[in-house]
Order: sequence, then C-alpha cells, then structure tokens
Amino acid sequence: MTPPPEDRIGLYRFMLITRDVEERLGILAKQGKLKGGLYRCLGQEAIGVGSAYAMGENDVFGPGIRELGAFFVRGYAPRLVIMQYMAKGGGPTAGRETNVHFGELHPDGRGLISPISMLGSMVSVCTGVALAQRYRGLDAVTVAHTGDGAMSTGQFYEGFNLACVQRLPLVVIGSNNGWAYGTPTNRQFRARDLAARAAGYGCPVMQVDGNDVEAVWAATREAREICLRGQGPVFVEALTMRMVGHAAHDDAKYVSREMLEAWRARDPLALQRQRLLDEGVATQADLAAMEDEVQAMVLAEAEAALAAPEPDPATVIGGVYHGEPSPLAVAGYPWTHGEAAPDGWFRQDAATVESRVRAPFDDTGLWNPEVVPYAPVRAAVEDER
Ligand SMILES: Cc1ncc(C[n+]2csc(CCOP(=O)(O)OP(=O)(O)O)c2C)c(N)n1
Ligand SMILES: [Mg+2]
Repeated sequence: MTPPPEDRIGLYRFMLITRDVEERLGILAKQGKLKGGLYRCLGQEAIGVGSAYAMGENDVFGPGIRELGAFFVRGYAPRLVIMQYMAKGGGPTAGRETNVHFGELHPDGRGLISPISMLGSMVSVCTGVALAQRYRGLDAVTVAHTGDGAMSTGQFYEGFNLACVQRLPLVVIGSNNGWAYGTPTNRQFRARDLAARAAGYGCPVMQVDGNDVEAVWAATREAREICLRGQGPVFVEALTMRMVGHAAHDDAKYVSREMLEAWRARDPLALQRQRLLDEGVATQADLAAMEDEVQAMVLAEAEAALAAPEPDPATVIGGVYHGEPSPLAVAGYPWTHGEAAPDGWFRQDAATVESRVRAPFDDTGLWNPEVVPYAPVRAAVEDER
C-alpha cells in the first residue's frame, strides 16, 4: 500500500516541520527561553507523523512524548507547541505545563489524548477509549503509542490484555528505539523484540521499519482496517533509534558511536526525500522550495511565540483546582478542565451498538500472527543490544 503522491510529499513535509520545530526549540533552550526540559524525537519523526497521517478523522490518538509530529498532523500550529514549551499564557496549558502534555478530546478538538507521564498508562486509557468507541457504535479506532520501556509496565499488560480479550479497535504502536532512558532492551526483556512479546497476547502483530514513514503509514492503515473489521487490537512494532539523549540533559554516552552511525545513515527525512526524488514524485527544486518555506514558517511561528504574553498571574490557579475558571476557556479552547463531555460527542444508535458489541465476540477466527522480519539495521546493531 503506497500513499497517493500528495500524501507522500505531505509525510515528508510534516517530518520537516517536526524537525525544524525541535531544532528551533533547541536554540530557544540554549537561550534560556524554555521553562522545562526538552525531549526530542530526533530520528523517530516517521513514527508520529506516519501513524497520525494514516488515521481517520474521528479516530483518537494517544501519543507518547516522541510523537511530536502527530500534533502538527492533527492540526496544531507550531506556535502553540513553542508557546507550551515557553509556558506562555496562550499556550495549550496556559503555562501550567512545559512540554507535550496536552491534548483535546472534544468533538471540535483534534482527537488527541495528552501524553501520560506514567509509562504504560496510555495503553490502559486508550483501551477504555476503544471500548467506548465500540460501545457507542463509532466507525473509529484508537491509536496508542508505547515505548519499549513503557511496554514493560504492569499498566501496559493489564490494558492491552483487556483490549485483546475484548477485541477492541485499538492499534498500539510500539517504538523500539533500543533504550528506555539508559537501559538497553537486552537488560529489559529476554524476548527477541516487541513483536515477539506482543504475539503472546494473541493479537495480530506487525513489524515495520520505523524510519520509513510510508511503511509506518501503511502498517497503521492496515492495522486500522483490521480493527474496523472487529479483529483488533493490532500491535505494530516500529524499529527505530533515539538519536539524542533521553532529554536535553542526557548526553547518552552509554550509546556507542557505531550504533548511532548505523542509524544516522537511515535518517527518516533523508530516506523519504531520496525516495520522492528517485520515484519522480517531486523534483529537487520542489523539495528545496518546500524546505525553505517550512524553515521560514517555523521561524515566524517561533517569533510569534516569543512575542506572546506570559500567563496573567491573577489566573494562575485557574484550571488547576476544581471550580477555578480556566484561562483556556477564556482563550476559547473547547475542552477545559473538569467539564463533562457534551452530549452528542458519541453517536448513540442502539442497533449499531448492538452489532458492534456482538460481532467481535462471535468471530472466533484466531489471527495467525505474521511477524515480518526486519533485517537491515538489526544485523548491525543486534550484538550491542
Ligand atoms: C511508571 C514509570 N516509571 C518510570 C518513569 C520514568 N521514565 C520516563 S521516560 C522513561 C524511559 C521510557 O522508555 P521507553 O518507553 O522505551 O520510551 P523512549 O524514551 O525510549 O521513547 C522512564 C524510565 C515513568 N515516567 N513512569
Ligand atoms: Mg525506548
């Protein structure tokens, strides 16, 4: 499955935006303009972008901290992300939080659950969302992200196992980047990889090159279709590498230079760029023009964020304690702290609910997990892991 030409270019463009925003954030951090830590997804841009791009309009997305690209795909302007990192008053949490812990589940929102710090919990939460989607008869799936480390938590097991038993429309994308902070995967689990671990839950499992944005797109697309047929959940392992430390304060000296070099040759942006040229989807001039346009756009967005006001001290506990008016509501954000989901968020149709709830249980056909081995980079780095 290959995306249409405009989407192949779109995938590259969103990865470019992601990288340019992170690079800009890195400069702002050095200038002392960021309030919190900087957690980058350098080298992993294809996973957030490819999976978010493959989703349907009404699907719900549960990103991890390395899926920054998904925020842009789902419609956030770079200035909002930069304002969030700068704790500006007009940022998505109005200065209450200083990296990507924000989202919107409102019907007018962008179907993004805020990344959850407690590792593994995203999968439990998304299991609940997927259960609600099926119960309410929605033609939609939930896409949850996990890391190799997050997959080692009890929360992951409990959530994912329940999703499998219930055959929920849940796609879990596991980014195997070889490390959970400074712990390599071989000190974390004995199974060969995340796909082997996931197969034990009894669901369909796929393994993709996480640095190939079109492969991530295609796998998510296919996983989504399987879920909509009632044969979910699906676990997709995306093999990748974290090209910088866990966060800006981590020099990652525990990662060997050889391993980094092997992966640097497979940079997701460079791979997609070359593919667009090789297959005649875009010319050198087209891409250069787009790169200039994105760079200028991100710079202008950063300038707008820099010029934006700090939070008003008078509202500083708003949206933190129950009953305090949230500055986000004032700023026009639809989903505010403590509000109930409005009527009509979920479509309630008894017949559809009935068929959705029944159908997956009647389907007793067991999925034969077809784990597609992924060789190229694995060979180079396997011993080290
Ligand atoms: C339950 C829990 N334990 C520990 C932490 C601290 N912590 C935050 S990120 C991280 C590593 C995560 O590794 P992984 O899931 O592989 O994601 P990656 O950082 O590689 O993208 C750890 C240990 C946490 N946030 N939650
Ligand atoms: Mg990891």
